[in-house]
Amino acid sequence: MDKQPFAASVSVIVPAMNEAENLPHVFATLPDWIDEVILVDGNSTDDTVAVARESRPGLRVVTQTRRGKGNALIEGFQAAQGDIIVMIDADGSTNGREIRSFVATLVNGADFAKGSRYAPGGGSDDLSPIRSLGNRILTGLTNLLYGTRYTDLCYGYIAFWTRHLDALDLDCDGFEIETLMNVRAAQAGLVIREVPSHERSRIHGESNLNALRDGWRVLRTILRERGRGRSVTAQAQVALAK
Ligand SMILES: Nc1nc2c(ncn2[C@@H]2O[C@H](COP(=O)(O)OP(=O)(O)O)[C@@H](O)[C@H]2O)c(=O)[nH]1
Ligand SMILES: [Mg+2]
Repeated sequence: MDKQPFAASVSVIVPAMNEAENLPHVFATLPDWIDEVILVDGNSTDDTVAVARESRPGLRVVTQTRRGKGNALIEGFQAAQGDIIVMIDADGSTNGREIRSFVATLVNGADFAKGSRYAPGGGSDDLSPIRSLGNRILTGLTNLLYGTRYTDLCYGYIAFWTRHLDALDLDCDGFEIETLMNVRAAQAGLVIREVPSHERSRIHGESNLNALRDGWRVLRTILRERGRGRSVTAQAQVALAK
């Protein structure tokens, strides 16, 4: 077993809904030195949980209480015991071997390390033209409204220090989770760095994402969070004026 190269413990959170065929491949890419792996099961109807337990001894399993990837991740984050949380997908598209560069980015001073398929060295075998276009537009809108310089808004490979969970204050159910995390990380003033990442194709099965429905949820999140930022500022001003 490799020696843990960092002076911080690492929890990997894997949301999974019917990913039995993919999970053994995903777990095979995880470095030996990961301290904790938490599978958040979305009430799978295949043998996701049994296969996962078999291929990853010591696996922790959380069964989500609501529906959606966002709810799954939030419940997984709450269960995490490591200093650092890394979220990856269960379909083989995010490569566990990249975890090292995410953790290194955090240990070297970032609060929040987000994967980017568009950063130099990144890429994707999985993005359809329509999703790529939508993601670029939503990324541009976010940068305009929040003063961020993101190159890739809707990507599920993110790592952060667990101590920032309160600042992120996450509350959503669906695929808009990454957007919510990216916007709230910026609003909370966290030090954010992008990490180049190469997304591979899902190995088996089909995506649960619907570009129109979920793109719309992302757009609503981007617009709504501005209001939240303002109301927080307004509340702060009211408090100051008292
Ligand atoms: N627990 C749980 N996992 C989910 C849910 N929806 C999607 N996922 C997982 O989230 C990850 C990304 O989902 P996927 O369908 O591949 O969407 P895409 O990568 O955006 O095309 C995969 O690991 C899915 O199994 C859900 O409702 N619950
Ligand atoms: Mg996928």
